[in-house]
Amino acid sequence: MSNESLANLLKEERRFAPPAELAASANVTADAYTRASEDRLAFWAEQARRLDWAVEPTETLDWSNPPFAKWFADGKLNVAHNCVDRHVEAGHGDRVAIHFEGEPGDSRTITYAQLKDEVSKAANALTALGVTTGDRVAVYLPMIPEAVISMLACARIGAAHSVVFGGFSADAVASRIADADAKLVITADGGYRRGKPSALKPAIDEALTKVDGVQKVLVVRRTGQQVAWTEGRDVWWHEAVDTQSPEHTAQAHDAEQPLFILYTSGTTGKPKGILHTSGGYLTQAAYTHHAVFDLKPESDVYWCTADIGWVTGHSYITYGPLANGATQVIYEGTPDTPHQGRFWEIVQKYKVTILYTAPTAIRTFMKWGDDIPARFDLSSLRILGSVGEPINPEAWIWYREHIGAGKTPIVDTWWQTETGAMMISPLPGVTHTKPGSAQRPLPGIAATVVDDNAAEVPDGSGGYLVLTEPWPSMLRTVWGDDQRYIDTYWSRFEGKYFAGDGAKKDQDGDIWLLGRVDDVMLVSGHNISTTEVESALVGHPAVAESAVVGATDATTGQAIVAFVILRGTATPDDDLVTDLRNHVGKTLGPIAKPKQIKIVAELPKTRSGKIMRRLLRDIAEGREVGDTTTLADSTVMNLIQAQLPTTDNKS
Ligand code: 6R9
Repeated sequence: MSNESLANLLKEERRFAPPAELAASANVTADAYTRASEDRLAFWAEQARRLDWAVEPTETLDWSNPPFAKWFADGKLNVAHNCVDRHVEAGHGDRVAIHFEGEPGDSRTITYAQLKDEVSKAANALTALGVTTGDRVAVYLPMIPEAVISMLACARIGAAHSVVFGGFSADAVASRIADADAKLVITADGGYRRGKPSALKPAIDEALTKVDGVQKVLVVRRTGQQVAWTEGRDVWWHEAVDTQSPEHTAQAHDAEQPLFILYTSGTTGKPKGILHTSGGYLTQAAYTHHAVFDLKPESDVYWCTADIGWVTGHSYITYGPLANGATQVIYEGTPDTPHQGRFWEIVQKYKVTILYTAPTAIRTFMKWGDDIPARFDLSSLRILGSVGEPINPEAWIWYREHIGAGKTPIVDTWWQTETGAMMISPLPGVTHTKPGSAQRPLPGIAATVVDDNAAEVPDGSGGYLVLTEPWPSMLRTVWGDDQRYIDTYWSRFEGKYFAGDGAKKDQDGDIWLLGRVDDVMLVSGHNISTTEVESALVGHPAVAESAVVGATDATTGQAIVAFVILRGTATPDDDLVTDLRNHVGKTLGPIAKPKQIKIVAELPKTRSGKIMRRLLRDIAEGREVGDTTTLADSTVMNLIQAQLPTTDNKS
């Protein structure tokens, strides 16, 4: 048995220097790394000064009771004031905050001055409905401006929000409402998805038959569809909010005031509510958005395609961009409604300069074909971002070539719900990027890769990704369960935060993420990452997307089973399957050759686009498929099973 923690199989030699013009005027230059490493806490104290504090903090970090951190603990601020009012006060009230694009093609433009009025009215309405500082509010909305307004209204009055993906089942919503003990729910009649109205309120109505404690349900009218109505409990947004005064004095709250709870997806069992607080979270969300996207608020048009129910929507739609006074696009719907060029049409219409999306979307665009983005003017784009999963080198190259005209830097940003904000990422004006690598911890962040014994691995080796110093936007605990916080994140390696991801350091010390360690395959004594095999498959011209799992095997312990989605032009036959196996063998070595390759049309994904390999393992091992409640589309598993069995491929 080999004692490697994780094999390092994939080699990647391509490098891309930052465009000279961008490097010359970048918000953040290489000296940020030096300053942060000389005095990390002074660096973060300096970043906190990007915000308006009602009471300036004198203390940066209190780490006297690890792993329970306090950042800027004696400071006071109002998060909503920082995201809205201060920009109006600085004379930017007429700047567009949100270009909203509805799926049916309706649009709304909201300036910072208008956003201030809307957030103030919503804050007044929440107060009138009995919500006070320290309460929890559940938010279950489509991607409409009211989602952002609701979050900011909660922040303004010091109530914590708990946003749940629109489309999660009534049971999933109920368990989250119960765990957070929410007093009020904000929802809508429905939202537009895939060309038609999709109801939301019925799930809340059903959820509330299962949990107590919710006193009011505030309902946005978006689609106009019929809704059931509970008198005394349900209140229309247009009646409760629109009638309020646009004046609201924002009180200052403690830096450690809870800002939100967000439940992590993926695994089964009791939902895990990740708690984030105010001052440290906003500092890092704002700093990273400024540094990694090089945001120039006067001229950039920023678009993050995430859903507000995902942490990416929290930190890089609501809090980071608005704290920085950005102009951004919010799109309600799916990328293929009414046609597969919808994203590119939006980029062209609003002249988007910074685009932040997920590898799953990029691989879908690859599958649809190069000719689709080619029909639109994408020349406004200057920076492209990726988040959510490892981006395979070929998908990275496709993104750069076909969306970024072969010029734009790509920032591959690694972070988690738990980290609150970006942790490992290139800086677009500094880093010589490598396709598929998130590269270096951002200034002020300490991350490395360790082996089973918590020893740092040498360059060129793989292991476990850990964070070795506290950071401002770190989770403070698991809501209501401090022990679970300690057990899940701080117990595997003494004094270090264990992220649950496998990673390697290459010869230059750059970090490559290799997928969740729960998904790592053990083949004939070698730990092989799902990411490397998937990247090798996506490196074949016929493949758009793939997911690999380890299935129990009598001879090798586990055998690699690959599920593959082909590009539009490829034909599925036995020759192709043989070719794919040989291609993986050639790229990574014979040990990584999949034993079976199954050609499928879809893969099971969460609402944030992550592949749920656990469900594919069930299929590969011939078990009944497990819990599918967090799947974006519950019909996918039936579709995959109907397409199988595929013949076993022999070597
Ligand atoms: C922001 C977000 C966190 C997990 C994380 C990792 C994966 C996210 C990644 C990435 C490789 C990246 N992940 N970004 N893996 N490269 N750039 O996704 O939060 O939904 O909590 O997921 O996502 O496995 O541990 P969350």
